[in-house]
Amino acid sequence: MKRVLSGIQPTGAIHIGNYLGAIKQWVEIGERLGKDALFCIVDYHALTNPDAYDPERLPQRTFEAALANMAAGLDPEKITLFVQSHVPEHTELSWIFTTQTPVGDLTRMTQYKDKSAKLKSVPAGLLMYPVLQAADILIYKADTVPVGEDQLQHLELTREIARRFNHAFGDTFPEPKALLNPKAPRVPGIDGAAKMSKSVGNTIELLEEPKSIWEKLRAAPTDPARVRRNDPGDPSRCLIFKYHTYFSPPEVQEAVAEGCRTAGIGCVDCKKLLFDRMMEVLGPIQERAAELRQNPEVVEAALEDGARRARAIAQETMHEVRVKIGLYKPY
Ligand code: AQP
Repeated sequence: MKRVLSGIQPTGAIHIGNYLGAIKQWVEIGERLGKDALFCIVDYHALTNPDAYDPERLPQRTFEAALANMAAGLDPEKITLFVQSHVPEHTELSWIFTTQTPVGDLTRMTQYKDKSAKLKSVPAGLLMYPVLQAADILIYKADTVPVGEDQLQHLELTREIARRFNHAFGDTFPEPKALLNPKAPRVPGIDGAAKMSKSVGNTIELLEEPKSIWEKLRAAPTDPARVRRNDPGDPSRCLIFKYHTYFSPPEVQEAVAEGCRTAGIGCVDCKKLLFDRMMEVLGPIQERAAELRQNPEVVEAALEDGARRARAIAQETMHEVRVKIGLYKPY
């Protein structure tokens, strides 16, 4: 692993699915790779969601995404944290890839199918989303992309885009590999049904008030077979147990699993144990977020510095691409 790129959309509050599936790994990678760990708030991607076109809310959400990531442990002194739209080369490279990518490769993307099915009018940008994502990654010649399972198909397309370009114009881009967090590749939402997702509204937010988190846990579904307190349950069918595997140490996981099977612990007590463990992780993140909120200039300066560094690499790649594809007098 030499260079890593990953991104997060400012489409709403960052949730524990984003944290466990992606951000937690970013922090660990950042410790190892330093400035070659590039993390991007992908505001142009957010615009594929019609709700994101809100000139007042978008900058606020972008700031909040940066703040949440910094609070979760991304240290901009060590790594490169920036906003996608501050590096216009992403969209420039994206256009070149768009001209080389068959429409059929894009219409078969599961995320496109799911999201477009919910819209009356589908923006072309939603179809192009994975092409822009390929440009985000390849403009830095990143070889590794830490993501949740939902992004694997897009990453495969990135590899195809890199291959196609290399074949046509000579070796230029690496074929980046996905890096999954094996413990939390797909965190389920608090509804117990879909993947936790900002747009579905089934999230536990990273910076959510503890009281509100508890209310959500209290109302969350458990094993449907446990109708009464004395009914034995099956932890493998319980959302709360799944969350325990993310937040609780092995001995607590074992104790609650055994308690569930034997009806030795009730669901409310099991949820209380989870809540305490969850807050042990989220509490310090929320404290750091509160400090950063008092000092917004720290976040702003970090993003400005990150954009400067990212842009220097992106400009170099774009120059190479312009020369290779034969644009007139590239400079
Ligand atoms: N539930 C999840 N479990 C594991 N990983 C997840 N990720 C998202 N949800 C889960 C990972 O988080 C990173 C950033 O995601 P994103 O915000 O850029 O895009 P997303 O996957 O579209 O996230 P959402 O919350 O589902 O947003 P909306 O609703 O706006 O589409 C990615 O690495 C993603 O895999």
